[in-house]
Amino acid sequence: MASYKTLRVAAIGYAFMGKAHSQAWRNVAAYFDVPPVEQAVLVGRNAEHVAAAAARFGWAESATDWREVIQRDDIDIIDVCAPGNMHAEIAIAALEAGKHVVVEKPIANSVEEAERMLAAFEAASARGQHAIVNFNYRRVPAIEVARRLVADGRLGPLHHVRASYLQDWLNDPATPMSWRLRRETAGSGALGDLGSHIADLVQHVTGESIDAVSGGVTTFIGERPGGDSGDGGIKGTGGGALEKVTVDDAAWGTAHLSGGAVVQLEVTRLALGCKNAMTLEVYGERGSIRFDLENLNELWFFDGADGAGEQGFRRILVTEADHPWVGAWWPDGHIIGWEHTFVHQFAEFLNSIRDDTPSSPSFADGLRVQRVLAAIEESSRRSSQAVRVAE
Ligand code: SOE
Repeated sequence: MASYKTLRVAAIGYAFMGKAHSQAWRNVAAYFDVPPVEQAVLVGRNAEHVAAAAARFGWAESATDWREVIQRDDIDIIDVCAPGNMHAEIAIAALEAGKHVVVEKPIANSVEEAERMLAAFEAASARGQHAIVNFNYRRVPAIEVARRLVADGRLGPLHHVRASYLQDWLNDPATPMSWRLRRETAGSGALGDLGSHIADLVQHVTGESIDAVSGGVTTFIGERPGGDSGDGGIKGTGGGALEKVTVDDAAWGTAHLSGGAVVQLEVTRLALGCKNAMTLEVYGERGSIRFDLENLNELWFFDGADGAGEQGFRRILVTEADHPWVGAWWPDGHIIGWEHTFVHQFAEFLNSIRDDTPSSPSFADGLRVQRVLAAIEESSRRSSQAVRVAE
């Protein structure tokens, strides 16, 4: 393969997502044939903490001023792992400064921000820059196998799609406030955090778009102790005075795909016992698939073409070298985990930069998802009336 210049990355944010992205930048060139990549700078607000995180997660330097970092000539990629309210400002500035950009999902906190980001990307794309939104579950090998089965017509015309993402880390009323529970920083709650993943996956796996949705959002626990956690808002000590929660705890929707299938969507962070339970089911005229993130190395496939006496869902263990991305890891039969999806995502991104081919998930995909989320909120305000997803 022709040599390609080393791509130097600066990541902004070093909490949960910064940590997840760091391990991916650290491993991607070791396991995949991609352009050389260097973890150049890790950026955060607290100089001492970000320096410690940089040393631990393999970054050459740390810094506290992202504006200064995006102007540096020796940085090629800006990776935005900061809370949602900072995505638009940083991503647009980085694109204007000539950088390739990765943005953690959801793309932004509002449709208006996502539209501005897409406009900035379109201008940058004409200059040869690339950008993605990190919907990392597209890069679960079993999800890619599912997408290919649908694309190859093995399911036939689709009738039903059911997608849910259930977690329980907010079930305890004593779990403290964090940026994820404030509208001004997170944009929404489970809707944006988890709903963005499944809205993207439904559209990605089926190759169709969500056209209209009727849905709702609700908040079960309206106040929580202040005293934010330091770990991406997931764990913490809290203990401060009660503060109002300004985002949803759960959201749902019934939608239509462009091809006519009916879609059920459900997300919550208060389903006790569900740790990272994202499921996707697709039922077609000729076949069906089921996936569960808590068993991410498996895909269940029902092939209507099987003989009548032999039909049944069969478990495909997506652990073989022939499966997407899997061959880069361990010998056949050895499982992979959640963190690998980030490595796969960055491998795809780096190669799209090298080959100058379209990068995905694109900012247009991110905007499309944002419009689905906005339609669910709008429907919720209108007593669950159906709302068309804007084009
Ligand atoms: C928290 O709900 C969270 O970490 C999400 O923010 C991630 O996107 C998801 O992958 C796991 O759950």
